[in-house]
Amino acid sequence: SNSDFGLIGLAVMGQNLVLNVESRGFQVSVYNRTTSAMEEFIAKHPDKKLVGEATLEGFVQSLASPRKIMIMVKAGGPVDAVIESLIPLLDKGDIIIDGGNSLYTDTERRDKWLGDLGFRFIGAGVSGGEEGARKGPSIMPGGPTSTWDVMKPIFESISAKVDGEPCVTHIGTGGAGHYVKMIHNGIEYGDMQLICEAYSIFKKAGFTPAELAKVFTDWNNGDLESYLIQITAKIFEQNDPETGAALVDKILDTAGQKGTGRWTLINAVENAIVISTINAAVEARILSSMKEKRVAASEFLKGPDVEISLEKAELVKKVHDALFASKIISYAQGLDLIATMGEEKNWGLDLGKIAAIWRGGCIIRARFLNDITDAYRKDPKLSNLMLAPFFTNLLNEFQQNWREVVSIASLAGIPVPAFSASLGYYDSYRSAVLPANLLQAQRDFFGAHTYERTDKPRGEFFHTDWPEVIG
Ligand code: NBP
Repeated sequence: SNSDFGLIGLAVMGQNLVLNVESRGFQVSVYNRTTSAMEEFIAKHPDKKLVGEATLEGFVQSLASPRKIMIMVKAGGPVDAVIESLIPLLDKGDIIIDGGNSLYTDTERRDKWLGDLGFRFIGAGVSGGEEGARKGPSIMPGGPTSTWDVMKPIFESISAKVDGEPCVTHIGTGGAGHYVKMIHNGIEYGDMQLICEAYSIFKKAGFTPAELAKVFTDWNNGDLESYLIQITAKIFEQNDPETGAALVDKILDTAGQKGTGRWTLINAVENAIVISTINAAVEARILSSMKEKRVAASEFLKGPDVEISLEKAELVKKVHDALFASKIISYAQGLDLIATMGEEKNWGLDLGKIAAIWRGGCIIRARFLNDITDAYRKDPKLSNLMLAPFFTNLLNEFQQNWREVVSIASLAGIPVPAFSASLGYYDSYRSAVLPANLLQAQRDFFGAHTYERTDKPRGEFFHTDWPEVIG
């Protein structure tokens, strides 16, 4: 019984995490429900300090005390099933880490369940897909500080590093880690959709795949530098071996989703926080999946017959600004939601640190996360990212081109739901006056909901006897 770490669930993520942990000098025991997957994995890595166990009893016994067991199985019922079968085999003080994409409310339930039984539990979001898991992911662990202290050395050694700083931090208690991972995924949806909208405009303007590859390569050498921009450039360079054409043009335009984006939207509505950019991104995936309906409608519903006449270099600059501005809005919204939930739950979140651990290992890693970290380090109480001077200046600089891009797209009939939702948020947020005075009048008219007045103190409510409407 001397393995430093145990992992249950040898699918893509589990296998890569095990190799990562082992490569940092730890001995790792592994178990998988279907034994053949464990045997194949062990046989593939004869030179590694791995202990393969066919039974859960053997697996538990192979671990040094206090046991540190990471569960990396499909989110939902499977996680509970694994925990239930572990409980009779563990000693008090043993640590279970759920590293999958669990819903944070499940994590809160399991935290209490296991805590009551005398075990220790960490719900950790692990980002970065297969490559992140193998080379160093961004890790978002939540749970008691005392348990984090025990896990810290292993987590820090396996995580990605940026400027020597590990991309892991104790996010907060309870479900905080999985919650932040969920919003991270929502933000990822937003980033991806914004890039797709830029692509859509360029495509309409006649850019070839080679030109697109150049645009994204150039962007990746500038202030938009990020993993997603980088892989987008690579995608445009990829040819289909069968036809020789650009592979991207051969890929069907229907996107899938696994649920974290939807969970993010539900949580935002519950908290009355606007995340319109992420919302638009999730809905864009839904619309994309309605391929047959779209094809049928395209015969009947007319759009404009307008070409994009702008010179290409000028268009690239304008779309850059629209994309960057929209990205700022998306992060402003996502972080606003995180801050709101953090306060509601008393998680003690540090937004600057959260942005800092997203700089490496994960899909949304990007140069501009440094600027977000700086903004929160300068002002931990920042009410909205847009109001950090660095971002205020950028938005002021970009807003004209951003508007032009939304207009160009609209006039050409190109859907840009995330660009325009972001702009709508920006214009609403910066409006000292909104037309909700009329809305309140309507509410008072039909439902006697009352209203406050511009010329009276807040908190005084008025009602008008509106004329009767016949018919
Ligand atoms: P999957 O989500 O595909 O899960 C497969 C694993 O779950 C297998 O080891 C399977 O065992 C095990 N499992 C299932 Br299904 N039901 C089980 C049960 N009732 N009891 C015990 N084991 C059970 O694996 P994955 O793609 O590696 O993802 C693992 C977690 O990491 C998920 O929560 C996922 O959302 C998250 N995640 C994935 C990625 C990614 O890029 N794939 C990135 C970030 C996070 P079996 O071999 O016996 O069927």
